[in-house]
Amino acid sequence: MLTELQISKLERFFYVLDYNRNGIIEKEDFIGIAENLCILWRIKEGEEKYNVIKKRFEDGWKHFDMFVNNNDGKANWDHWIRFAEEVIVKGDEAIFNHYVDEFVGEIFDNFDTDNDGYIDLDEYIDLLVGYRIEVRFAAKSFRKLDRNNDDLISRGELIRAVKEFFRSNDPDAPGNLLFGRALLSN
Ligand SMILES: [Ca+2]
Ligand SMILES: [Ca+2]
Ligand SMILES: [Ca+2]
Repeated sequence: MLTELQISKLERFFYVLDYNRNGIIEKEDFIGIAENLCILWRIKEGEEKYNVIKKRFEDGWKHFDMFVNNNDGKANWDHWIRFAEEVIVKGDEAIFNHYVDEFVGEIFDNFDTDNDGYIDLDEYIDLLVGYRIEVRFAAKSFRKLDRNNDDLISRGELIRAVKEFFRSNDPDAPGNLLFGRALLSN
């Protein structure tokens, strides 16, 4: 059984990915996030960068669809929670680690915009804005995720945070704040 805290984080993740808030995670959500980021970064349709970003999110969707849905084309909440419990929260360590690595790699590909191998506060705020997450708690979350206090989130720090986000049952685990805050209230 998943704990209340674990379920609330999985709800949060589902809500974040269901960009158009129709209760289903599908390709349109990933495209919507890509388009939102292009607006944020002032990249216009037709520019090469626009196509690169859109393609990355299309690939991100393909990975998600393959991994979570068996190429089903969409995931509703029941599907997601069942998958998350069996594979992500309680599943095989190697498969979980592989998923976390891919997920963290995608975050770096998309948001480490200055390519220095770290996510700084501005890049983290872009991530939150891109996914339409309230940025009010960004600084606080960032401080917690940056465990060695060097004002940067390293790959190692992000891997640890993602693992905690999906698996930890400790209400004080910093990784709970990966998407701004742990509990779903909006
Ligand atoms: Ca959706
Ligand atoms: Ca960076
Ligand atoms: Ca750090």
